[in-house]
Amino acid sequence: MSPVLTQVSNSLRDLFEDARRVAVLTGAGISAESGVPTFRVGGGSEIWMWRGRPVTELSSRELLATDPKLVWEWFDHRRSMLAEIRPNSGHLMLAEWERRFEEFTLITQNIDDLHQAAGSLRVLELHGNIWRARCRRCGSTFEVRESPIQEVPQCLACGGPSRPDVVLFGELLPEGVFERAEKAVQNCDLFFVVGTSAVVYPAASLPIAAKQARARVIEVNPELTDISVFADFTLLGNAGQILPQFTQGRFEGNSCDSQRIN
Ligand code: BJW
Ligand code: ZN
Repeated sequence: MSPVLTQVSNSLRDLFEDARRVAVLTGAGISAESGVPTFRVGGGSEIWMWRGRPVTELSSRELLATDPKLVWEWFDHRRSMLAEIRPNSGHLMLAEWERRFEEFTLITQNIDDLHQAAGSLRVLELHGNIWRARCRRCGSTFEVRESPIQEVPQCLACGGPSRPDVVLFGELLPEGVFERAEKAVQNCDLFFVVGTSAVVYPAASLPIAAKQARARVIEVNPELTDISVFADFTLLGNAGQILPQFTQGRFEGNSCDSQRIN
């Protein structure tokens, strides 16, 4: 049973102000208001398609093994789109929260670099970064900002072919990053889950771990998800509108703006 609110109540603001150790997990939804498409809509019933293929196939280990050029084209398409895009008020708020709290950990599944563009200094990128490439021969990583790319970028260290430095389906997360995220989640007293459908693992296990570690879990999403049933609060709305409310002036009498779900 999780209370569903449509705006931040005074008691939630109290919880926020009293928190010392805060962790936040973000997903594609936080970038939606900047114009970045999400992967899934309608609770996962509709999935992002490009050239007739679903993202689960395009961003997969199998496609990289069989058609690495197509994988580069898919990411180059997204890089060109992202080159025009700026962070929104949701990203900016989280950058401010990093400065506000004694301990603050921002964990993102996004590869779009928009948290960094908004000023967040420490970001745990679970799924990599679209502006980096990784050598398929020696494994070294390097920045590739050019967009669109003319040809597959070559490794600066050994001249080998590269791939986008992102985590595709069926691949392991970068060494140590998930472990650092887990540690922050174990230690936080307030955990935010913002703009994720929470269907992709192991990221989706973090809200559950937070709950098990007795943190208060606050979800921010315009749709209900699997998290909503165990979150302490679900804030039903867009991240760019909801997150700034935690530090805005108190509203009068908004506590009645809630309902209960099963
Ligand atoms: C708003 C909003 C607004 C809209 N404001 N909100 C355990 C169980 C079952 C399966 C597995 C498991 N462990 C591993 C697996 C396999 C697989 C997996 O999880 N599959 C599931 C689909 C079932 N996981 C993996 O393969 C991972 N690797 C791994 O575990 O290695 C070990 C292993 C290997 C082999 C076998 C088994 C284990 C790697 C996962 C990597 C995922 N990578 C991608 C692509 C990255 C590159 C790219 O960008 O193309 O990452 S998939 C894609 O989904 C992307 C995202 O980061 C990720 C999560 O999506 P996200 O962020 O939640 O986005 P959406 O679109 O789903 O949701 C958006 C939400 O925003 C919605 O809820 C909206 O309502 C909301 N929203 N506007 C706030 N304004
Ligand atoms: Zn190399």
